[in-house]
Amino acid sequence: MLALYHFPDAICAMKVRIALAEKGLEWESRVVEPRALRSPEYLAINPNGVVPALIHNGSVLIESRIISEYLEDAYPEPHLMPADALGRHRVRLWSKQIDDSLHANIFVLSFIISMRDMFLAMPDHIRDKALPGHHDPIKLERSREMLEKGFESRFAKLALARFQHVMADMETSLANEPWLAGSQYTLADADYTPYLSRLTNLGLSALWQDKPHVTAWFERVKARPSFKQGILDWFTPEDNARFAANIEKAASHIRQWALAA
Ligand SMILES: N[C@@H](CCC(=O)N[C@@H](CS)C(=O)NCC(=O)O)C(=O)O
Repeated sequence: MLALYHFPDAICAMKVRIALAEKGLEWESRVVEPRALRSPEYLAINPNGVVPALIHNGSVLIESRIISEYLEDAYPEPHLMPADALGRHRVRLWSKQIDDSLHANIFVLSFIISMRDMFLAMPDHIRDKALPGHHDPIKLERSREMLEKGFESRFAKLALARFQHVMADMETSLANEPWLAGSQYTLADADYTPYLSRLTNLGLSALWQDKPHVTAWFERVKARPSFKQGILDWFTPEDNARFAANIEKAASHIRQWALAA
């Protein structure tokens, strides 16, 4: 009844895998290899050539944020949205920031720390086609700049500053309540979990080390079974080795970035 097109380390797919786990839903996994994302077969499923895409009773749903809300509508129990209008608005305000800018900013940090070496190792003609952003000229230009400059790219500091800002907002909100939108675990918590997981795997957990409420919140979400089911269970030993290498690579730059941001 439910099938998800995804790949293990796709942050947007993690959001949906966590929502599926929180709701206790069974689903079929359809892993899309990176080179198949722009194939005619996959573009017929998701014309944007990205994951995730959810199939439910034969209908195709795209865009992680609204896939999760769709799951909430189709399978209301257990609730991942507050019952009151103000609470629902709070969830959407958190999640909107991801689509508005956090996703673009995590791409910058992921590219520089984790993906750049792989692109540098490709022959020119393959790299030109594979570089992210072929549907989005500004993203492509940013990818080219980051490919050339790596840690010296001006986008690194800007992305880091964006995450410093959202960490401060989270700290303020979580000082008063256990979950991002209030007293109840919601889709806002599900949506932000993969971002802190990714930042950890990029060696950037220093972003919240002086933020006790964010730190405690992250421990709480990691203790939920959905963290293992939606994120950890999908990582291979190679992924974990890559994360260890990222952490080492980022370590020497953290101080310089933090001072500059
Ligand atoms: N707004 C979309 C973004 C989807 C997206 O950027 N997916 C990434 C993984 S998180 C992807 O498939 N990237 C592969 C690529 O662009 O080559 C959503 O939330 O579903």
